[in-house]
Amino acid sequence: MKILHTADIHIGAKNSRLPALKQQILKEENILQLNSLFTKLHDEHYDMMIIAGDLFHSKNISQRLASSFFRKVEEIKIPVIYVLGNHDEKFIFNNVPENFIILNEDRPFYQFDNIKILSIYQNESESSSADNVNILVAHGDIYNSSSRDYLDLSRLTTNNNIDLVLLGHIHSYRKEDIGKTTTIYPGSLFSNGFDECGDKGYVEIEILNKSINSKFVPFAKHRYMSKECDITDKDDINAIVLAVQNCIQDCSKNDLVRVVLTGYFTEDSEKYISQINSSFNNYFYFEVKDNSKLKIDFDKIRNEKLSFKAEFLSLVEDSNENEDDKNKISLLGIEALKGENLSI
Ligand SMILES: [Mn+2]
Repeated sequence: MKILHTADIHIGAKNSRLPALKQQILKEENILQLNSLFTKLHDEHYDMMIIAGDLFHSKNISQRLASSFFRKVEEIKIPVIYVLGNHDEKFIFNNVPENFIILNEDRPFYQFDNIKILSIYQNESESSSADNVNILVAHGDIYNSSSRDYLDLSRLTTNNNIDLVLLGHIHSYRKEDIGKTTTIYPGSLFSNGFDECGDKGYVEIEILNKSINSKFVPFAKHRYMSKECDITDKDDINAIVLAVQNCIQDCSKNDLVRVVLTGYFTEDSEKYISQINSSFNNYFYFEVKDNSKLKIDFDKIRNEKLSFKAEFLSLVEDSNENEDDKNKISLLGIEALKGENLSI
């Protein structure tokens, strides 16, 4: 028995912070890639697909997107088991194909050979037998009890007859054994922002008798990647570009890359953001976030003649503040007088 476990596909979601053209490309490529997931299901002989919630991003997504998805479901013929997520609990599932099986109060479980797929609507003690492989499918957060979407796993698996818990809601892959139960979050299938960096994909599960094996399979073509790059002592534009290049070595050309500049630059620095951007315009998307700070040469300022900054420094030095505060005040004051971002 081979199962493809996915969740948080968020069909219809977009990252509105990207330029419109990139948004359009991502949207269209994600639809095509989702279609290719069904080709994999067929070619790699999966017996079942499980979607643990948040299939659609909201109840308002276009009919065209929904129909194109359900057409693929209908063609694949294998059972596609689904539980509602917090994003699509209000979506109206009308005229879905027969093999799209929504587990809810009306239909709390689904049996397939010796595999029993349970939902939170099924009382485990009544229904799950030790002869079955019992799989609970649910959408929510099992880690954070203060979350609005908290799932109390200990309450759902009281008799320990549950062999596997397949989850959705947390957007990154996570597999953990809790007591005797293996819990898996496959993560979102695609990412929609720099808060969801790295590989995105699904989980392949193989069940032979009662033994269960699983592995994460990276799938999304475009990853969001965020890297820090320290530019201290690199004032020459070529040195800065080289430093950035080293920081993003493990990014691919299809990625959406953010480089966060850190460290200190001097007044002689050739830190030209547009030059850095154009050096990496061969990536699908590239942006620079500049958190680097100006390194202030206090000795030079002290020696300036008729200088307001020099005057300010000598006022601070003659004050009754302690050394630590004097340093902080000097730095902030000079940054403010130079029109730089303040280090607080
Ligand atoms: Mn989600």
